[in-house]
Amino acid sequence: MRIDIISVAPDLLESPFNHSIVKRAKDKGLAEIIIHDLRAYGLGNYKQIDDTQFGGGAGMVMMIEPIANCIKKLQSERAYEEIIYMTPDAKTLNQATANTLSLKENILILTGHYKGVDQRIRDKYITKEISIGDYVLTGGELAAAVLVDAIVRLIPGVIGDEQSALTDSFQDNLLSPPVYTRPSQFEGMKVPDVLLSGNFPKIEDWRSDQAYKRTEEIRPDLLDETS
Ligand code: 6GU
Repeated sequence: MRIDIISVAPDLLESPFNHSIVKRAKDKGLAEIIIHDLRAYGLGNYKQIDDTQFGGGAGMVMMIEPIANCIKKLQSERAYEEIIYMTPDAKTLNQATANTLSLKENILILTGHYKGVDQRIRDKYITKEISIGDYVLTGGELAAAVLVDAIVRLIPGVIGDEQSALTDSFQDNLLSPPVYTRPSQFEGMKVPDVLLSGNFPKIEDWRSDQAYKRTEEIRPDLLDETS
């Protein structure tokens, strides 16, 4: 899978993709992540990429031409199945979206800054808009890093133990059950007997039950979601 990211702060994206699972995916040739500096497409001597908004009001808006030129150049080199705009005024990322995106060959991610991008970019080029939660970040880079991490770990072959990604929290819209490791007793706190019983069907039942209880208590909204 190839992921292109358009950013005005490419430095912010260096570190997250050079660690752990995402790095392993790149080293194995399962994911290629390429960052494009929007400033290179800026207008004039000052490489301008933003301007004041029509109608007045505080805050700068990312201009249409630099982004359109960058997207057009990338599209001339390959076809993108999705062009995603990271923005707080969008539907929130969930595991179902990450699953779907992990099956694509080429995706392009646009990260916003300032007041956001000229609406015409969204109307003409963007096929999907994603927020990572109900709070505002300085820019879309950290949100894009979150999205890419969530996607890349799902690409088949990236995580050694295939089971591991499939049994994550949220894969079935439930939170994960509690987990324990040695020692079986610590300062009077015991690991639940069932986990030491060796009775695997019973252990599975216990885990499902715990996952459901946790979800009901902490995130009851997940139990109402259909996707
Ligand atoms: Cl995608 N961008 C920004 N700037 N803030 C956010 C976000 C995205 N998702 C949540 N907050």
